[in-house]
This record gives sequence, structure tokens and C-alpha cells, in this order.
Amino acid sequence: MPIWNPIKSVNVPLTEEQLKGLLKRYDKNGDGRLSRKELGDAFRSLGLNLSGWRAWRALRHADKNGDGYISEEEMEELVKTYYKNPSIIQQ
Ligand SMILES: [Ca+2]
Ligand SMILES: [Ca+2]
Repeated sequence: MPIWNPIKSVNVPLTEEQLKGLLKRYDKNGDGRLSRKELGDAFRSLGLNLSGWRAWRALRHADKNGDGYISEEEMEELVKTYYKNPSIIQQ
């Protein structure tokens, strides 16, 4: 399966700020954090079809305090980590 980097495949590369903003837009219930489902929807909008263990792995990776949700701080951390190592959610 080819590795597809969504940041390189969009016409205008997303900055960290834009990616963060995009993630926040997927906080559908407005509780300030992303559930696994909300995170999955956000990834899908980036062209990443993360299902099953991949979505679980991304969530586990991002969810530092283990409460099952991605807080704003955890989102920032996820975005930073992703830019350093996109393969965290593509393997
Ligand atoms: Ca939410
Ligand atoms: Ca958390």
C-alpha cells in the first residue's frame, strides 16, 4: 500500500495552524476535545481512511492522559508529532 502524505497531496500545503484549525472544526459537539469518532472524521477529511486499529493507534498515540479524548493540548502535540513523523498514522 503506497504511503500517501495528505500534506503533500493537497494543492496548498497545510500549515500546522491550518491543520489544528481543521481538527478543531471536527469537534462536532463543542466540548473542546475530539472523541475517537470526531478524530476519525477529521482524518477522513484529509483523505486518510483510518479505520480499525489505525484509528485506534492514532488515538492512543495522541491521547497522552488516556481519557479516550483528544484535548486541545493533545491536538497540538499530535499535529507537531505528525509533522515530524507522518508515518505515525500511516503505517
Ligand atoms: Ca467533541
Ligand atoms: Ca486525553
